[in-house]
Amino acid sequence: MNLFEYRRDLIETRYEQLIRRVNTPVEGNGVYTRYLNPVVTADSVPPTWRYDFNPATNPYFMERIGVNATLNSGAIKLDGRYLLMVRVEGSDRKSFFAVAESPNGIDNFRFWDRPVVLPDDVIPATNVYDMRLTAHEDGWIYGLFCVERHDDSQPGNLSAATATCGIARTRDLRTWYRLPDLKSRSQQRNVVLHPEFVDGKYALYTRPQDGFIDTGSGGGIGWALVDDITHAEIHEEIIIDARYYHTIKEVKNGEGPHPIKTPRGWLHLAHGVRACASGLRYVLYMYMTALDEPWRKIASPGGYLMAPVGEEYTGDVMNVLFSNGWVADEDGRVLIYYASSDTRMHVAESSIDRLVDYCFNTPEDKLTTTESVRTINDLISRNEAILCAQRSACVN
Ligand code: M1P
Repeated sequence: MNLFEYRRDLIETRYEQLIRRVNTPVEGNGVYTRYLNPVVTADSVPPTWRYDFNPATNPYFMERIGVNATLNSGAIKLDGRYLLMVRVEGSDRKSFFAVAESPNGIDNFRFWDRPVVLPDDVIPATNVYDMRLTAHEDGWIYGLFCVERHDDSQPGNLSAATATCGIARTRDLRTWYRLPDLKSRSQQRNVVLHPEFVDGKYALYTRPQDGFIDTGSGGGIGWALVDDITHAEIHEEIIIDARYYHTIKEVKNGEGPHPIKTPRGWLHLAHGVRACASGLRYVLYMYMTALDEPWRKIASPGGYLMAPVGEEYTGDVMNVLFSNGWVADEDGRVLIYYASSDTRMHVAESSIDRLVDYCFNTPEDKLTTTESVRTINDLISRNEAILCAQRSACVN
């Protein structure tokens, strides 16, 4: 066996072992269960996308095209298959989309044969990322994503960029039709399409921002109605989940995947960002809105649902959890797909019942230390009463 054959077999064997690895649950706090292994990593990208398999042109079987990370993935269940619309970032810093499929949503994620070819027939973009998938009641599956371009109004500044919401639609995730970008007064990232018409219009969760990174005067997660998705334009935008001083979403926040409809309201997953000495910290949080008025908040559990733990802290952009995909199964199971530190994809499992319980029964953030301590003392008092009653012997 020559070097080419040795390395080719090694790379292929390792790849198959990784893809077929069985995932196991890790018991957590009762709200959700993390799984031990990441579900998609840079090593999950097929060797044929990275290596030249011709011994004549690649005698050392060297990697020709590097993959840096697999992150922020949209998710959908289609014909019984769990599909992630993965943001794959090459070693050249360009992100693209590729579908990874699993039979159970927990492990065995394998990429389809080729990356998604997204038509670039609107204003060409430099980079695209973070697609949210929505199977809309109009019959299309929409992908809304961030489109990044150089900000040509600042010709001397190589780092000046603009963020716009790109829109494409498909029936099968294979053939995509591009629609014009969303028109909005401000820059936009983290825009999400609501799955139902509202007042006969398409409804968007938005994230107005003054600059490419800074949300500036953008007050939080917004809401806007759009008459025609094929020429989407925001005329009016309201803030439905505001940022707030000294909370997990002081610096910015953004809607995650589209909300899940439950008997008690729409269940939302979002990310909140705060600043600390080591930089920005991204965590995941939840809220609920009214069924008939998806813009009206009815539950707002305090604090975060998930924050980085263990290896999740480290990666390309440290201290980041980000989610733009989840799947609600017919039996009520919810699979939350999240990326850690802009590097790899994970899954956590919960259920609609648990998440609704979490949203309605987790105390709200009352915004001061005094109130937080009062909330804890209330719980301790109630627990003491219960424990006393159970032991039928109380000191006082
Ligand atoms: O690096 C963390 C995240 O930063 C951005 O999110 P936001 O616009 O909310 O700050 C995005 O670039 C996202 O892709 C990235 O994971």
